[in-house]
Amino acid sequence: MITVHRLCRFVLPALLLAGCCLHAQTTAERMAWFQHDKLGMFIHFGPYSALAGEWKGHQTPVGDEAEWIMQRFNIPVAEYREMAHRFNPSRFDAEQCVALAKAAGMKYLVVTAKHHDGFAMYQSKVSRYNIVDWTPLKRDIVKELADACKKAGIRFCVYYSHREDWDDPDGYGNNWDYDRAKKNFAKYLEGKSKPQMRELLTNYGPLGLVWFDRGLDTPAHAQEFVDMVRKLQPQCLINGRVGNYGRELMGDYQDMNDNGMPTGGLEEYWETPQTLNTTWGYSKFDQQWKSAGNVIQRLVEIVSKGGNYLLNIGPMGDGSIPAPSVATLRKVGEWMAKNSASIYGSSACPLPDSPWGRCTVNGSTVYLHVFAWPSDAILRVPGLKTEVRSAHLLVDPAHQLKVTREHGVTSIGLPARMPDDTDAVVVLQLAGALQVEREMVTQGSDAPLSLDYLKGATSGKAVKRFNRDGKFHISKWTGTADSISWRMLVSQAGKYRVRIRYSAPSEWAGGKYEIHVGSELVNGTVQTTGEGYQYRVFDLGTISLRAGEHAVVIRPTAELSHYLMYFESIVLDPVF
Ligand code: JFZ
Repeated sequence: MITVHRLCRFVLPALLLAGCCLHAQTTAERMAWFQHDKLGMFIHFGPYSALAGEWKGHQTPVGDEAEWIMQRFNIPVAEYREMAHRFNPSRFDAEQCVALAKAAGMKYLVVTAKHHDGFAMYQSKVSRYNIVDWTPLKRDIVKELADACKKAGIRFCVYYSHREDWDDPDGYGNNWDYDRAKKNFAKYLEGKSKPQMRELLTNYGPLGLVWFDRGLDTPAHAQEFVDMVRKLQPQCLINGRVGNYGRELMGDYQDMNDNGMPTGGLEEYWETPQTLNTTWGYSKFDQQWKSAGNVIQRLVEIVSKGGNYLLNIGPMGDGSIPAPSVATLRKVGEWMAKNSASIYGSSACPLPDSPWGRCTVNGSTVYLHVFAWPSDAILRVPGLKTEVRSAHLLVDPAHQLKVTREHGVTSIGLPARMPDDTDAVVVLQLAGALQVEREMVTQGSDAPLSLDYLKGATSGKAVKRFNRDGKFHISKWTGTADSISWRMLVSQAGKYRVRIRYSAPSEWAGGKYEIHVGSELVNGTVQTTGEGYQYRVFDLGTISLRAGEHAVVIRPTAELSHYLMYFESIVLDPVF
């Protein structure tokens, strides 16, 4: 008989628990940690680390990826397997690795569970070609890192090369041992790729995210991996390289090209994977190490544009971490120890990039990251509309800095000496949420007016996006409430030819849109530009413009069952 006592003690809490588990997390809820944490450690580690960029006297050129050595020198599977048999990184210390990540201010860690060479860095029942069954080390590196991350409060994540597998006869990429025409890629997906992914999602505890790479042959196959992750670990995030680069984003967030630094303004979650030198896997030839200062400024640049920074280390063949990597990450950690309030939980800053540095925002607090100290120790911030309540150095909150505003420029009086030679952070406490002067599109003499991705402001469902094939564009708009607008200053009155550049697959042809340029109206009908992201320019005729400021807006004129177009830009060319 269920007593009141039993009801309160057991049944209710169970129901509550079930309720919260059953409640499907929204993307925003699942992405919250990712958006807060900003900085992660990437680890490229495998048998290629022991080769260190060299095979039988042939060197991987500095600048190229040493983890691609098997493909670069078409190393036969039998020989690569033989080399992997001797792979013995006994000096690898998971706790030391995680401690280094933590010291650098990194909050998540992504390790290559299997890279393109097909070798598993964990004990896989699917293939004996793994670190436990194939090498003298007989240790499960992925397990050791998962445990160390759990202990240190670092979010554990895995990288899995779901398409490329140069060891598997049916995998993608090895056309030197195996005849491409005879490959049965689906057999590799069903026989190795998917079962190994299931092992990783089942045997290593909760994963923060799965980092797939280089896309997949079809959206349907990519969706099978998405469905598997969603089913086995609903909270686990999926990066944008699960699907084909030339198609709609299938994961939770977009990945830039390697070492890619976006020009700005992305309005969806994104991350950029970057190296500390020029290779992911260890190369004894590559000493082109980035300085700690450069790494810190890259972090700020990325966070100031709303992204995450996944910074790589490539352990050596014995498992130890290259000293330059350790030194750089330690220095990053020293800066983060004093300045992480300006990074964690912050969002992209709408203020235009300044010659002196970048800015990040958190609510009504703005962090000005000064990379170059103004010679007159006066920091000028154009475009800030919100009143500044107070200003101080992040490292010296006791000393208020003098703030003045004139002609729309806010000036902050700084100490004569720069308190940090990489990035000195000035904190502005605003009287409310940050409001910024919209950037004005201007024209040179007889020059066109370019209304592009960067200076446009989106509204409704219109979103500024990136993918490798589509580059920077605006899409996801389907109806009259979705638009892009600009402030434009015409300095030469007269006739202008209106041209629009976009991409649209055949099924989007016929979509109607309108462009208001001041009091002028231009109507357009979407034409297909071909599959994938093929951009074309379309001439929409001429309009007459008076000199002065004009508001420009483009929007669909009806509700659509698909996106209007992948928009890139409108150009107004003077016709004098
Ligand atoms: C891939 C891998 O091939 C490489 O070994 C490493 O793991 C890296 C993180 O990812 O390399 C890529 C993938 C995508 C692009 C460039 C390199 N890209 O989209 O430009």
